Amino acid sequence: MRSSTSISRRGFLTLAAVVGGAAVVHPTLAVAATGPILKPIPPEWFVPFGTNAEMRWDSVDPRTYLTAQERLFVRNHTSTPVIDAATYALKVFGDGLATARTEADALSFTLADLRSRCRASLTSVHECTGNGRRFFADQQGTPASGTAWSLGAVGTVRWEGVWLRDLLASVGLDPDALSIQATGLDDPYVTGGVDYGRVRRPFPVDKALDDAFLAWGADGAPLLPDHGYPLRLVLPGWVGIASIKWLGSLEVSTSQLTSPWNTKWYRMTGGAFPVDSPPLTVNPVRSALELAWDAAIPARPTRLTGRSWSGAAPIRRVEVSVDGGRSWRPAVLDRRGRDDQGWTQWSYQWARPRPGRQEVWARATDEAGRTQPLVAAYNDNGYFFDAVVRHPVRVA
Ligand SMILES: Nc1nc2c(c(=O)[nH]1)N[C@H]1C(S)=C(S)[C@@H](COP(=O)(O)O)O[C@H]1N2
Ligand SMILES: [Mo]
Repeated sequence: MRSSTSISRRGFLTLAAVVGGAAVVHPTLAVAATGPILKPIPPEWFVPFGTNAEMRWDSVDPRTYLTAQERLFVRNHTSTPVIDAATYALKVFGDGLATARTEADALSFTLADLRSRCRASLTSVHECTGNGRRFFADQQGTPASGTAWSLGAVGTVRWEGVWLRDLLASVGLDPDALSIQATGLDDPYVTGGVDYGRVRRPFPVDKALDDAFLAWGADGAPLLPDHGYPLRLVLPGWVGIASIKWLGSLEVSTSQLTSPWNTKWYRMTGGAFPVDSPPLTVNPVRSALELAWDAAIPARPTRLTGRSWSGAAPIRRVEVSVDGGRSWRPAVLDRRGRDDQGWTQWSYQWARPRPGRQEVWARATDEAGRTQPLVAAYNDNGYFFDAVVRHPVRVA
């Protein structure tokens, strides 16, 4: 771990130099800094996908519970903007407030305003809706469109900031307030010749009053630019798109707000889904092994490690099958996300790995009673691949 810590520090300092316009810049970082992602994404930690980057599960240290920002996957619709925290202000307005009912009258909160409030922290799983998408093709033979993530579009982050409910209480919420639109400051999203405007998505006031969080940092450091600096929204347990980065404004409304990110995308379409499926909210149950694809495993007793998580509740049980699902044995839950909304680390002692190509299957159940199925429900955009992933290994 010591070496990776020093890599992280170096990456962080050099990034600060890039943002500050300093003359001395590491050449690979100078290239990265002109692209859609600003932080270093070394191949031993990440799989690049254009504007996005996936965390490699075989780079995850089983001794480390939290995902450092330097290691966290990146999902950008366009590219990471560099925002000046000194002039930044969050705008809050809408007819669901007692005052500031129009955008022209918006209340403005600088980072200093927010930091002077009651500070809090939140540990939660952060995951893209399309995590695991490639398995619609590779495991089920029905490819879905979108970034071909394996299972690494996920992390568990300790966010620092303020609860949105505290901010809303101080600005005076109309009892009829229903919906809040969060809008990012990144460039408008243009695809297929259509300009859909800034990345934005509405969420219910109920979620805002429950556990919605405004994060300015993680693990004692400011957010990295790629993860929303200087401020992002975090909706724990919900689809990643709900956690708007580079948060520019919150519009609080007494009517139901919409955006293409809850009407056109991030809803189930195609497959067996009805045409009017609701916008996706709570993430499903998923599991991953901390192992490379086709990893070499010795033909002697071997301890495998992995993690499971659910958007709805803590993980109650994890079972592993090494015989194609004929029999399942319990994994040992080593560290559960209990008082927080993080993932659960588990391990499995494989007593007699037989030489040859084998598969390791892990299946989790959460305390809401949801168990991973063997087949995920197909949909056009490949959301919510929650089926048991058949992880191939080579025993020798
Ligand atoms: N402003 C803005 N917010 C955004 C996005 C974006 O492109 N722009 N991507 C969303 C999606 S789809 C996901 S999965 C998460 C990814 O957050 P991360 O890059 O910090 O891991 O941010 C969400 N918030
Ligand atoms: Mo996402």
